[in-house]
Amino acid sequence: MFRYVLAGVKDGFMINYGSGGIGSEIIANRLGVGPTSDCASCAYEEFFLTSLALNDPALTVDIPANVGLEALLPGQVPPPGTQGPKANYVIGAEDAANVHHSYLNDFVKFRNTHIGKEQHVFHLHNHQWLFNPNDDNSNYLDAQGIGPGAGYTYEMNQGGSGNRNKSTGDAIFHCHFYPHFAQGMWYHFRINDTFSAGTRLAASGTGYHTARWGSGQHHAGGRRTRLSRWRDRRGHADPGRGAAAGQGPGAHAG
Ligand SMILES: [Cu+2]
Repeated sequence: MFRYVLAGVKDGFMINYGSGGIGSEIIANRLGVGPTSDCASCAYEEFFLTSLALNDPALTVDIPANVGLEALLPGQVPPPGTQGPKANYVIGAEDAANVHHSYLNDFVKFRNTHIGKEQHVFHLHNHQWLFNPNDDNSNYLDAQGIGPGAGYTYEMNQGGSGNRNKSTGDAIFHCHFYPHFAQGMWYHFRINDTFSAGTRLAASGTGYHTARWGSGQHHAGGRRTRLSRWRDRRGHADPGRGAAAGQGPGAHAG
């Protein structure tokens, strides 16, 4: 499908190791596959540039939503049995996505380096920095043009994480060239106001592993991923839940 008029919304640009192009997210919703397969109200930006409906940006899962639909042409409908949610677990769930975590009021510096070949405009929502952090009279910024090989450090002003308004949740940052933004060049700066203990591994308080730890597995009582919580709400089996370490679908044989 992306060979046609939708090439402008493919996964074409990355931040860090991930890309969250809007095209595949919207098409998946319209075709009735993936996490928003049954979301009739998922229309525009309120779902494809947040983590609320689709989970965090740039997640890699075991079964992509387009499996069985790779050759679908514009105007065709999905064949029977190819719709609905498909993924069982996130690969690398312990550090899953294009999300940086912080707590409210944390002192935060962004290190922005450009290893690509085009010009971009780094833009962060909800927060600002000074052009020169050592000069209170310097320009107040929330966007910075950046070219190949360049690098900048943005020292969050006005109280750091959460900024003057003490806002929690996700502050999106993205390339402000909209074709780049739409082709996946965005990321979240996540501001927590409650303690997040992280993922407990089998080794946490229970001795050493007795089997290899596989993707998508969760220690009993441990914090679980958004994807597995989402699947629970919809009654899908979670391969990690209750499975002994090393026995879930994500485990490596031998
Ligand atoms: Cu750009």
